[in-house]
Amino acid sequence: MAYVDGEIASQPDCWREAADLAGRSEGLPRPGERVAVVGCGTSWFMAMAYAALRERAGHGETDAFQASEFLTTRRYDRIVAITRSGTTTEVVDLLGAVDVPTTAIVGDPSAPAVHLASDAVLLSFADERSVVQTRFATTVLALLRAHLGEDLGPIAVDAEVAVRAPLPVDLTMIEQATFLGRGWTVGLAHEAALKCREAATFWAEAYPAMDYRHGPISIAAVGRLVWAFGEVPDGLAEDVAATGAAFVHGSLGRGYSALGRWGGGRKPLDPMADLILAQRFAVALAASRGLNPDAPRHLTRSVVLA
Ligand code: F1P
Repeated sequence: MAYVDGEIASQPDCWREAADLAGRSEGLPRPGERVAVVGCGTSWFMAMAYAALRERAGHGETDAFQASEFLTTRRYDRIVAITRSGTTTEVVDLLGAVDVPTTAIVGDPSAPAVHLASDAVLLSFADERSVVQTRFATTVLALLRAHLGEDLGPIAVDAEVAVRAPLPVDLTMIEQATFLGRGWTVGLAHEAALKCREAATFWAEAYPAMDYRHGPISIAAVGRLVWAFGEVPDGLAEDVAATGAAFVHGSLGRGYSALGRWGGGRKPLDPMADLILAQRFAVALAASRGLNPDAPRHLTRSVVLA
């Protein structure tokens, strides 16, 4: 068994622990602060998701940046850096260069980012052995959602479902996947696609759902998959069906469509729990291709540039 299997399965417990920590953590953004959230790769996608959620919750303007693309011309009250390793070059460089309060959310308590940031939130319990991030990323988002006032209790229950439920697609029928999202779930869509690329070298793309019909839908075809997180724009399921591609949507009240149903009639899964299914999809793809999902090609636990 790969490390990532156990790490995926532990997400319900990690989310509960993070929710517990949310009220006791120093340095998380206060309502009204103007905030930038930065990270690389997976951590950037979690930054995107949190930025959208924080704005939606009315807590203040929140921008997400890939750490290397941070706009130094902008004025922020606080910069939040998400980094499992705490050693990623672009993140560490940024933390060392700015003169506003910074908060690092980190998996490794001994990492440089912990000492460079004004405040650090340590999620050692969610750190991982696999190079491919799963639980650290979602645990950060669980922490931040709880800090925004969301009740993580029912979301963790959805996660319990997602770690056990049958996958919504037959892997042998799928040669390509495109993940879609709206608002905060755009970041989840990017993360799901990255999991497929990293763990399984599988062709996967991601877009904001409303933008999907502006070109990317040309990729849709029989034997390909479109998987939507969260709200689905009117008519999109029908447009995808017309291409012959399979359509998966975890938030349909009637369960998954197109490639089989499960849990018919149950309430929709929270999109963060739906992401667990996509993580498992990526790991299953790796297994079907004879790959070790813990050790992606050309990737190390942290990208440290010379
Ligand atoms: C982020 C990162 C990701 C990549 C992979 C390994 O590092 O490099 O870009 O997707 O999961 O980790 P970190 O700054 O969160 O440690």
